Amino acid sequence: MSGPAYQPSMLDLAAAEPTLGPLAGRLRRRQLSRGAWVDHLPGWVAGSDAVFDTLLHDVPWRGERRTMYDSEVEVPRLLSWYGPDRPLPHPLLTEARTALTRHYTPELGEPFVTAGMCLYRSGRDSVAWHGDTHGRSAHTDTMVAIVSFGAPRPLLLRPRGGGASLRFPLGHGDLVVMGGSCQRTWEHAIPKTARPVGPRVSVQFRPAGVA
Ligand SMILES: O=C(O)CCC(=O)C(=O)O
Repeated sequence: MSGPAYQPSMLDLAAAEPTLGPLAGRLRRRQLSRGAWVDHLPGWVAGSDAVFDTLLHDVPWRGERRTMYDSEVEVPRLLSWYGPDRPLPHPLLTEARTALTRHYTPELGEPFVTAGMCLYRSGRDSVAWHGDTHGRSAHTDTMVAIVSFGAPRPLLLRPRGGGASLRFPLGHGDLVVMGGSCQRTWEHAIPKTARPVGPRVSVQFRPAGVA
């Protein structure tokens, strides 16, 4: 695709090669209710501009339509799915998946395997409140690790069934990991915004059988 307009950050241009920082001792965990938690690490990836550029231009983005009540509506973001055997579009993402697996396996008991990707072209793109409850995450604790590239957008979380929402700002190169019962007992969303924001790509790493 011809990519949406994106201005590389001056700070990031200084870092020639994209690199990952350490996870141990840097992640901050927030315990939520009912056995859910969120780990957050701003700036995990340094030099993210090259990765973002590859994601915008080399990923085969596609639009989807979904049935809502009686009509078909366009999903307000573009999507791409990398299953276990499909090489990821940038080596930094392969490194990120390996680092996440190494760090979380003692707690998760299995590797991160798949990568779902979303492209939010502007503030009009969004994802509505939901939990990732297709597959094993409907009944089992698991983890979903998200690395964010491009324009900052907030990830909101709220308890399923009602309650105040929490806001995790996700900027260029930031990591957030939702764990424990989070997909079953909490919901998350990326709301639309009227502010003029550039494109954002979210890369979500999940274990096999979680979607
Ligand atoms: O954009 C994000 O980081 C969240 C994406 C998401 O919730 C999903 O695709 O299920």
